[in-house]
Amino acid sequence: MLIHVINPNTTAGMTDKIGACATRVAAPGTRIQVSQPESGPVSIESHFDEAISTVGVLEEVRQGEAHGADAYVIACFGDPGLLAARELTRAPVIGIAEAGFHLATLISTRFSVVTTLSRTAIIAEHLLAQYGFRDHCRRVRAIDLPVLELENPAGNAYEALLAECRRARDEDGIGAIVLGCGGMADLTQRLTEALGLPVVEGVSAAVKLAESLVSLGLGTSKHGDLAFPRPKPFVGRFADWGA
Ligand code: 5HY
Repeated sequence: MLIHVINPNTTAGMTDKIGACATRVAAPGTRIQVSQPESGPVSIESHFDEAISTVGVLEEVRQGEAHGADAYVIACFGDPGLLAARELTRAPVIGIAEAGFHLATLISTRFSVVTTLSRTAIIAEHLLAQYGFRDHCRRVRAIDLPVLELENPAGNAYEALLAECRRARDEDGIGAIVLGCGGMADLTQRLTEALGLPVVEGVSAAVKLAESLVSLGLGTSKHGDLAFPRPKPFVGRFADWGA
């Protein structure tokens, strides 16, 4: 099977990291194709960034349809464009936040999320409510470093993340931690060993959930609100989306 993993931001180093993580966990017989939009924010740290990045996500899904992708992963913790992307394909589309939440509830009764900037915590909180996991999550914490600090080898992002994860483990009454950024995809093993409790990372979780759905013959339902969009003309910069 072919899983198309989309990094919604436009930082190639993070795309490569996400692709390496997806490839590492993929089963034999699963091919991973990773991509990022040609246009959009270098990192997604606000409602505005998310809104802009959604167009790029949808353009990547359109290209995936042309290449015969069997499933898609949206590798940004805000799951930008998830439902709109599902309308464009019969394949499964999995967001890394929803994947992380789902797996965390299968191995613990309560979990906390640790993400980057405090201002984006509300995005994770909105998703927890939307997906029905609000009662399972004790707290959404943040290290208050910009997303691209995770790409700075000279920075202290890992140390800040480990310290916040320790506080979550010791204060929140949880059994697991969900990492709240696609850029944390390479830190799972180190953090798990350092913390002594399960650390769920969304890219890995989403790839395995996508494999499971494809192997069960389950894809996005076209009955109801996730049916293909009604054909209509689009004008201006989106004219090529029209029918
Ligand atoms: C992400 N931003 O996973 C989110 C993380 C965040 O560029 N990739 C980004 O902080 O919401």
